[in-house]
Amino acid sequence: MPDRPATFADWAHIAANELGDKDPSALNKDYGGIETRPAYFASDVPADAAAAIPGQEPFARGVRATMYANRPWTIRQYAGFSTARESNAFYRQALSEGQKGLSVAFDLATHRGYDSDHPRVAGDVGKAGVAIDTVEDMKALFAGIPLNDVSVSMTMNGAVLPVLAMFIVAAEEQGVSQGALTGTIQNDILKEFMVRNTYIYPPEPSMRIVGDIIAYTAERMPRFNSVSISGYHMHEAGATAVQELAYTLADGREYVRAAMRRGLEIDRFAPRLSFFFGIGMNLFLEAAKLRAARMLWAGMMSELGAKDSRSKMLRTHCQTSGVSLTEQDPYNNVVRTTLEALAAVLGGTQSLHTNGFDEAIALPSDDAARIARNTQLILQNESHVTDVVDPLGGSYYVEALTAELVDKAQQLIASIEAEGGMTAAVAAGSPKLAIETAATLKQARIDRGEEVIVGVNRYRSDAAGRVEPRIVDTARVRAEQAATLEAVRNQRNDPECRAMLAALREYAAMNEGNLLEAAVAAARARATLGEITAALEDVYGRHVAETRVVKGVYGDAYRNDPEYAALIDRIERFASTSGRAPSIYIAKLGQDGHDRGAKVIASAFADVGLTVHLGDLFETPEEAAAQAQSLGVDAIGVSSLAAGHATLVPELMTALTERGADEMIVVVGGIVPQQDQEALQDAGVAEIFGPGTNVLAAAFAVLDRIEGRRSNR
Ligand code: MLC
Ligand code: 5AD
Repeated sequence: MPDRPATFADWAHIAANELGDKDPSALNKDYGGIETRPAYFASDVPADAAAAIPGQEPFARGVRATMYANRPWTIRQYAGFSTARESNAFYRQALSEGQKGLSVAFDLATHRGYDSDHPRVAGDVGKAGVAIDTVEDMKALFAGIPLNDVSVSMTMNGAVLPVLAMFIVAAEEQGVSQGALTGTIQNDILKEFMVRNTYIYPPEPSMRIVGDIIAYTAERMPRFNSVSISGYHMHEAGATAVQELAYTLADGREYVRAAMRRGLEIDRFAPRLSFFFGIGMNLFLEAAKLRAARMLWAGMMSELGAKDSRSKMLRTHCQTSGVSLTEQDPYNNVVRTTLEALAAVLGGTQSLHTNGFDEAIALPSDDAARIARNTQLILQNESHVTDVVDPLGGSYYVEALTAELVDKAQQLIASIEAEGGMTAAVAAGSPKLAIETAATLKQARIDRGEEVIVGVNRYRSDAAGRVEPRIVDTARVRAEQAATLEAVRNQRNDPECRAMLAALREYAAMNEGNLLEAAVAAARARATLGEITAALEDVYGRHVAETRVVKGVYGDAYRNDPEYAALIDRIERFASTSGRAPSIYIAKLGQDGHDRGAKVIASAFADVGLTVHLGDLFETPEEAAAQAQSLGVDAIGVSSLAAGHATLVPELMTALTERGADEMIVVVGGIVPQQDQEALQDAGVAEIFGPGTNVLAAAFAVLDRIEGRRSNR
């Protein structure tokens, strides 16, 4: 043994015995721009890593000196469904069984600023989250929950003004002043334009709203986190770790700049900016990602002039990855979620959500929610991972990986700066396209079996368990919400309510005052969520995104693949016989903005030679039917991830029939529980493609249908 730290070269020499003719680099892996070697040594660890102390800048080893040894992370399960009353019962139960903080999931109607009785949202009310229309709903949501004690996160971006305003008023009427409120509002609009799509207004006024909220909370709600700068949704949309880091931190910088531009002093508000990351299956990479994020933020904030150490402290929530979970053999998801939770904890998260094992089927059932929560309780109470601060510190591999992530993310951040910052980059669409390219590439790797997913593309089992999903009766929820709305409208002082809405509109039009302050006054006067949203829409308008599709990425990954060649061939034959390529309209119905699946399918189908039309987000069934008919397509592919399909797809079928277009083939892809599948087939849906469907197989099936090779409805 040499009398010095070992190096990679020392190892390679020994490894050669086991590798035969193979070069050690054949064992390298590529994690989206990060290349790893099969072994790491002391010489790979940057010198400053050995000097790092937990609780000290730049916080690689954690934002607290004592971390979980003194206080474990917050178990904060994201939840919400149906009415406020039902969600409240669920929250109280969760808190009594060991959950520590609350996290509200709102339905898509609320996200997009529509009251539950609005005609555009018929399929979405109470489905993906809880329906909130007025302060009365908000009070019911937190009845019996002490808001000065339990911290509440609210995932709200588009309709952030009415929701935060109603929260403030509900607390006030519960006897808790706003200054005592602890919690977090997501309020991260930039990533909505990139990936999540629950924006309402165009980017510029949306950024003003973010700024108004930062200013308001800095002044009046000192314990409340004003933004949850989120990489999670980029992660779920298919971003690489480097992309997630770079775009998220660049978003953070943009919010800091926006707040500074309105004259706020950085150390006044920056300690209450918080973060949110997605955690996937690559255990060490994900842990290192959080360490890298903290280092990057500390550096960035120093550059921006922060002096207070708390301003440089990246505190974060994490959620295990939904896209990593499978519909097939769903109990495997408990194992996946446990590993992801471990990665988040080893990375030093402050707060964590663990997914239900029925993720790819429906909202978590009571059983799935309990096991998800218990996963964290077991980690905290049985695994001893909380006993020692940053147990990965000093790992040759993890320290090297952390440094590499910092380096690569810095390069990408610099390129965003060169584009003029994140608002400009988002407007130009470059981050969105880069993420979609990464997502398409990943899908191709999975379809080709290069990335193994147990129970899906390898090791499938017929004995796989079934689950009982939670089903929400949206018609009943809508009726209940409509009744409450009517009662509120009847009982309020209408002239006062109108005056408050007019004041809000005025603040927006004149670009003065604080919009949250005006929204609080309107909410107190019992203006509804839809009315507050509409008042601002009068001034700002509603944003419509441009839809673009990545080209060539999926096809490139399949060069030389015989099945792929067979498909191309078949489509060419179709084209030469029919004089045109087979065509499909990819539709997103209702307020569901999760468009990764639709984008990947559109991109891959176009690469194999189909004529693909990608519809706008948020169409009604009637609008989609009209579009598809005027384009004269052979098929419509509906992508559904938020349970709206149960109402919206039958409406689409009716609309097609009424237009005399019922020969058009309709297929559905996404998250469709077994119970809904039969109903959709009865309504005439030709094929249903669940999560994990091989895209080539889906293309073959659609072609079969178009060519009439499979029996039609
Ligand atoms: C913590 N504390 C300690 C300590 N650790 N004190 C002494 N010793 C230690 N070791 C103190 C902190 O200072 C703090 O007090 C208090 O304990 C709480 O700790 P925290 O670490 O701040 O945790 P928490 O309150 O849970 O806040 C975590 C957070 C916050 C900062 C990340 O923003 C948060 O809860 N975010 C959650 C976001 C979320 O749930 N999003 C869901 C998105 S779902 P003090 O006084 O300093 O505050 C989604 C899906 C979708 O988006 O698309 O729909
Ligand atoms: N309740 C619980 N979890 C939810 N998720 C989304 N909506 C809800 C809800 N209402 C989780 C899922 C999803 C992610 C965005 O958050 O894991 O993938």
